[in-house]
Amino acid sequence: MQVFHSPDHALHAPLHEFEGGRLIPAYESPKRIDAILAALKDAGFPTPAAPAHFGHEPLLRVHGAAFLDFLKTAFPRWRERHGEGRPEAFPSQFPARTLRAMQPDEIEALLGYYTFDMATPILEGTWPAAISAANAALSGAQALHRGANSAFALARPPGHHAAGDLYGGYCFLNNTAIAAQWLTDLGRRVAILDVDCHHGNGTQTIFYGRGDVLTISIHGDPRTTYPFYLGYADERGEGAGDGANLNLPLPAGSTWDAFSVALETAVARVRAFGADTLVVALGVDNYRHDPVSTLALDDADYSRMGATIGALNLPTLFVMEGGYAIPQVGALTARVLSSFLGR
Ligand code: SP5
Ligand code: ZN
Repeated sequence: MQVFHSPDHALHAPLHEFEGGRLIPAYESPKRIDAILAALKDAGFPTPAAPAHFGHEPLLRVHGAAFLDFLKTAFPRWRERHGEGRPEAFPSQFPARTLRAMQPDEIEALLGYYTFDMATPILEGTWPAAISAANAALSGAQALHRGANSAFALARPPGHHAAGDLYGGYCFLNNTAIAAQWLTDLGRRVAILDVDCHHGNGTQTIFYGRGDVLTISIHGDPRTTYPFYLGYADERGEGAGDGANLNLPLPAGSTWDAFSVALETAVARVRAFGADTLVVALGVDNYRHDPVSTLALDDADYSRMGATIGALNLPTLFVMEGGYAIPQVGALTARVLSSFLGR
């Protein structure tokens, strides 16, 4: 299995997120990737390759031009507004219900226009880091297209909460969706399986009106789990996409008993869709000791997960999403990938 990874991810190193009325240390940190790299090495995976550069076109297939321009310019505009010594740009206002969705000139308000939470600061290095993650996902897609049976994009920052012109949930560019679209544009029939603890709201939204890409997400019930405002079982797609989105929310505290049933349902749907390519949004934050988890998978369950996905016998691209239990994220990720390979 080829692994793609860029050290540029570390250019995005958030200090804080907002929780419980105050700034707390960021859960989403470069340490996550260091831990996964070490575990992959221990497990005998090949040294990661540097991603190729794909330019802006593949990003524009999924994201709006104005949104990309915003992401690129947000931090310089923030610094112009607030000066040095404010390393993290957070919004202070949102165009919520009854207000107009405007894009004002004021950066504080513009941040609130483009995001949906206060957990996702934009820093000086956020844009190049996000680009490197998208390029890692695209490099994995390219490996599949060149005939590889599987690839792993060790992408960071993650992507599945980002929609066409929306960032949040630690995500800026939807790496998984960008790779899936790139493969679709080459004529492949792609299914996306998102196993992160949190609903892949961005991915769902990007493909919601389309029937050519199947989107499936297994996640903590949004009644009690972030992102709360999307991810319910009655969201099935619309128009041409009617029936091409499947949400499998699980009650808080669910273990492998419930997760495995959802995973078998997902796998059956991938088969029924006639997918020839699988893109897995691989979050390992459904672990019982993960600090942001509402699910309760155990170590050995990640091996079962990998084997179940491997039984589909499809060319498969894994794209890293969440996973915040730093001491364990590496081993959990290696378990999924190793058992997928039948090791
Ligand atoms: C990519 C991804 O996994 N994004 C997840 C974003 C979740 N952000 C909010 C987490 C809130 C956690 N609150 C937990 C409190 C108990 N420690
Ligand atoms: Zn997550």
